[in-house]
Amino acid sequence: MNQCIFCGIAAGDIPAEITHEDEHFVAFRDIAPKAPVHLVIIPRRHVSSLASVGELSDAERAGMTLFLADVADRAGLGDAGYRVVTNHGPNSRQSVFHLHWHVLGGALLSDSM
Ligand code: DGP
Repeated sequence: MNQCIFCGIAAGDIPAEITHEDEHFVAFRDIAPKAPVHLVIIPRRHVSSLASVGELSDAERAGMTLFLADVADRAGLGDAGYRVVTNHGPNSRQSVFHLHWHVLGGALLSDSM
């Protein structure tokens, strides 16, 4: 998956502002933030979207939500709250085809998703 931007970030080949990482996941700041805090969380393993989550291991699937919540807490979003979004396919306007979660916070967010 040499062409995948997020694989490049996970491998350290493409620069990104990484806020947290572990064996399975990487969190970094979105290049075009839609909120004062906008983090992107990816599995290191390339899967194209949530629709392919079955390609992840049991350990990766089990760890994903814990990692998300931990990253949000570490970013100081835990008390005030945050939104978690993932896009799949054309109607969602998914633009990077490596499963990722947007974590948005740092202000009162729009009441439209
Ligand atoms: P989505 O539309 O759900 O596929 O969101 C992809 C997000 O990825 C979008 O908010 C911008 C972000 N993004 C794209 N390329 C890069 C990059 O090279 N670096 C970083 N940090 N973020 C990127």
